[in-house]
Amino acid sequence: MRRSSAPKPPRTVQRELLRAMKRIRGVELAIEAEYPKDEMKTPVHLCIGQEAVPVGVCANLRQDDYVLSNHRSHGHYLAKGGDLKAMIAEFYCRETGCSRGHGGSMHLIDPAVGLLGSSSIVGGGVPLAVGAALASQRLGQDRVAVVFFGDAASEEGAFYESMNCARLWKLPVVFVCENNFYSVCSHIDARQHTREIVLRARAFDIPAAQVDGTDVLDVYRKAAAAVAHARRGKGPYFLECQAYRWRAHSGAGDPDAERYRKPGEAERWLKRCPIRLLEKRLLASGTVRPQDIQGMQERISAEIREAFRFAQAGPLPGPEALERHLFFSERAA
Ligand SMILES: Cc1ncc(C[n+]2csc(CCOP(=O)(O)OP(=O)(O)O)c2C)c(N)n1
Repeated sequence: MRRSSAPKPPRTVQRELLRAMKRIRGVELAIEAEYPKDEMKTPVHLCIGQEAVPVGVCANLRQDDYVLSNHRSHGHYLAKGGDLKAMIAEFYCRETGCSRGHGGSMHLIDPAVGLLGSSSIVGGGVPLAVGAALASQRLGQDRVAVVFFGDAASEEGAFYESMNCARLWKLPVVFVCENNFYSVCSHIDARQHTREIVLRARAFDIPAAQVDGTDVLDVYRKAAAAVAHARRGKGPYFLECQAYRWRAHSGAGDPDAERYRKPGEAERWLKRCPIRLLEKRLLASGTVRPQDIQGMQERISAEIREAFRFAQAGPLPGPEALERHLFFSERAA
């Protein structure tokens, strides 16, 4: 995998990348700690270990750019600027949740920041992103659509149809495959001849790069090139970001780790913590001091505590909300 030769982002951006990754990690750890109480009535798919991907990509996006996401959506939502309080409230099924308590963690949405939605259908967001990019192109706008999906989604027919349309019509879409090598508990080696998902995009003549998904600076620089390409009207771009999910496919903790992971595999990836990696670099270059990191962590923890308090205090939707948003009404539109 070749590193990007583009210059490093300015120091302020580097600090912000660290803060954004720490914030996502903090939120995921808090969800994990609270989850066993069974008050959050939603499945959760934690993205611990993969934080560098949403953070490095979204740091290159404007608020009005579109993002589509999948079931492992918390990092995408937060990195695109989604409201933290509304996200946690959604997990507690509250009216104050970002989907009014109807969706749960796999159906997060915040149109105000271009987050068009996450979907539990594997590969489901890919054609939606192509549709959003088509709208942008037809309206003469320069908005870019980014879709995050896993390696398993690259095995869906809709993925190939979407890449074909995107290339044929030169649509401003960036496909971001988070290759964590697993589909639930099935390793990519058991499912595909090659681990190199990037090759599939090249078959459509879509420019594509492999990215170290544990190195946020690599993600940032390659995503910058991808987004600029799409925004300049040059068509789609594909990024295969390799990273590892530290936890179980779903839920909190990792009770199934021993049964399907290869011996020593998880330990090797744990050494490549994206947050620790950047933190070490920023300390070594004097971009942050230990006390800055401590202050950053304290502010994040306070924000997370406040978000959980807000979520737990919110009202549950009443019975009258049962059919709300299910049927289209001309009058309501
Ligand atoms: C169309 C479809 N097929 C199967 C499933 C069941 N399912 C849920 S998540 C998942 C694996 C997803 O793996 P991947 O896309 O690589 O993302 P990851 O969980 O690794 O982040 C599967 C098969 C589904 N939700 N939708």
